[in-house]
Amino acid sequence: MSIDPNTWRRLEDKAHELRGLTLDTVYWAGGGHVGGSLSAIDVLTVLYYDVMNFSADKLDDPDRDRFVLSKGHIGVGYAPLLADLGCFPKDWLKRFNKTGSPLGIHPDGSKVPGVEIATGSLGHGLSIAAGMANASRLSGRNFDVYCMMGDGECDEGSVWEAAMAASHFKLDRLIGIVDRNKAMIDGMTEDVMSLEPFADKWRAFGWEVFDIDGSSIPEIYDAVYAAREVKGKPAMIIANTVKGAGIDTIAGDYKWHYGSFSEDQVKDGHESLERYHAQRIAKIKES
Ligand SMILES: Cc1ncc(C[n+]2csc(CCOP(=O)(O)OP(=O)(O)O)c2C)c(N)n1
Repeated sequence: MSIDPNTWRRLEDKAHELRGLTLDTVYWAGGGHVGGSLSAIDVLTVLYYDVMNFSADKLDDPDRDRFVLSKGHIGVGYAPLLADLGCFPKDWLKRFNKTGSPLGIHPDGSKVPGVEIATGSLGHGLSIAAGMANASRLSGRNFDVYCMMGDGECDEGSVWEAAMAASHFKLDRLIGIVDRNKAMIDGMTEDVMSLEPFADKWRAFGWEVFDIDGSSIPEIYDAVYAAREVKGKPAMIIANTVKGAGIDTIAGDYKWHYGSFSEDQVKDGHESLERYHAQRIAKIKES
């Protein structure tokens, strides 16, 4: 399956809009996990705006595809998407992480419509998603379950317990995504706790692996649609990305795991996002 230019353009425009809204939300909140939000937005956009059976009008639909944001600290990048999809009013974003707001730093499924499960404590999402994928099969409903993790998160031993179980139980409705931005909270992954050869590790645990450019909409699109067709084992998409992608003053710098912006920095950030978007749109025309 290959993406057509109109779909590609539609998804690029949406990802651009969501990057901008994430930057604004970080500003309104007075700070947030901007780096790992910006690296994840392309994958989130393809999933929610093309692939997944998900609708704000039918949040309790038993056949909906499930999404577990295991790297729950990027609520500031996830909430704009849920608001844009109509799960709750966009106005809520202006009170992100303020006292009394349903939107805390980490998404809470008991307070925020559209959030499948509360996350934030790293290392738990894949186990939860594996359980959901098993339920998908046992119930005969056959919905897909997506779980997005951080690469630093994969330092948690519980991730590998879940990896082993998902393979043992042949959970082919489970599609994992690691946002491989190569940076974590306090350094680069290969300096803190090396993960490479990362794809081989997942293969050794019995997963089908797609090792892709996670900032390429066409590559994400192809990988997700191919992962849905994998039979007899779970699939892992290693999405190679850049932390802080799109804002040139922060891109690739692990120190921008969390940060805050002045009004001037927000203005510069939007200008950088415009340039980034223009470069990406040019690739559609070249293709
Ligand atoms: C169990 C647990 N330990 C520590 C933290 C604090 N923490 C929040 S984000 C983060 C770094 C995660 O790095 P990575 O998974 O690479 O996230 P990304 O770079 O994609 O934002 C840490 C250690 C946490 N949320 N949960």
